[in-house]
Amino acid sequence: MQRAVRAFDGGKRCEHGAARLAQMPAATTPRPGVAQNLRDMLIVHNPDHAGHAGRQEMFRGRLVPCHEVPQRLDHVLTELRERGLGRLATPADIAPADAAFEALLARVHTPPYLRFLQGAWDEWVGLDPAHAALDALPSVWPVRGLRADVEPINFAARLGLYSFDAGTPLTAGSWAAAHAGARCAVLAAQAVAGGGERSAFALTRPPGHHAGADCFGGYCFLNNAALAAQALRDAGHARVAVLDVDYHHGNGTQSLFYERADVFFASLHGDPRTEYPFFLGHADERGAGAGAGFNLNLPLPRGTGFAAWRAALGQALEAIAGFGAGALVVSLGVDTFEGDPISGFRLASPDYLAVGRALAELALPTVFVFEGGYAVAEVGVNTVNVLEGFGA
Ligand code: Q9C
Ligand code: ZN
Repeated sequence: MQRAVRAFDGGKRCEHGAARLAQMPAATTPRPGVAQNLRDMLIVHNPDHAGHAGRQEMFRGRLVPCHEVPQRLDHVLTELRERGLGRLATPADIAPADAAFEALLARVHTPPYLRFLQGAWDEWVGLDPAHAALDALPSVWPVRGLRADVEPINFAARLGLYSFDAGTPLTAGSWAAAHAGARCAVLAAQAVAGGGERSAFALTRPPGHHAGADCFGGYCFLNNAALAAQALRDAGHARVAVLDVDYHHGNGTQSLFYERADVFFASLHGDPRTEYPFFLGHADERGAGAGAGFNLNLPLPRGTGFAAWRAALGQALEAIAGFGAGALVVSLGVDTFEGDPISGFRLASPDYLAVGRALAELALPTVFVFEGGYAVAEVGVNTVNVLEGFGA
């Protein structure tokens, strides 16, 4: 059922930017009445995100406008500024590009996959200059009975080899956006691991939790939450939990840690029998090998409201506390919102304040990583409500 999990040299220490972070000026004016730790929460945002702007995704036999649009992130930034919350920084404000980050990327994702992603746009346009005005979307996959062990030469074939759906367009700026976003996640994790920050938020898109070691899909290319978790491990946290509250099961994150005992994965999501990503996220997936018992899926039916969702969250939090996690990564998707156009839960905007408060009860160093949420106008309010609830 699971892809092979690649070995990590866990426990190795990375350099981090905590010292530089400590010298950074606050980007917002302190405001009385807001908890100190929230007003100052480090927000590592992706300045290159808008370069990933898919035009269309395949839906019911048609190409329809993408749900995962740049405005999503802009609304979160606007909301943070309006509430005077957060200390905004980009990766470049924190640390120069470094080889240690590239090495981490290549432990979570396979080098052939990374090479493909990095060069894909130029290959696509190289096939035909007219492609510059089109997104690259896969349409053929090596499913059961076909071979995935021979990398084809043909571009469309490689696009399919390294993906699992036709809803994730690759565009001119996709690699730069995903790469900078992965840095946001790792720098946020390192800032928290260094003890300088109680919590940090990697505010980036494209999202990450559907991306596996060697595949993109579900609007995701690089698994930001998994990279953050691995960065926390590398910085010395022996046990790290990833809690995925996005509406969709985080199949990529689960698959990356499925056979590991050092990273516990817990997810609340729409039942995969009816909801994307369909082929992973069932309750009987508990981990395998050394990871047996370290994976918790809590699928919920379409239509689930806050009371039942909150009860499942309580179960996940209890399991994370029982695991003895020393640090937490939250895959923060707000597509659980009642107004979300592609999802089926019924959380209301004020509920996200309660979600944040519940997460804070774990009292762990926490890295939030932005994932889904497609009710574009409300994404800012709902996301920042979680952060505000967490800090209150
Ligand atoms: N074509 C995240 O929330 N497609 N990904 C749904 C519409 C996939 C969602 C059907 C939804 C992926 C990060
Ligand atoms: Zn989602």
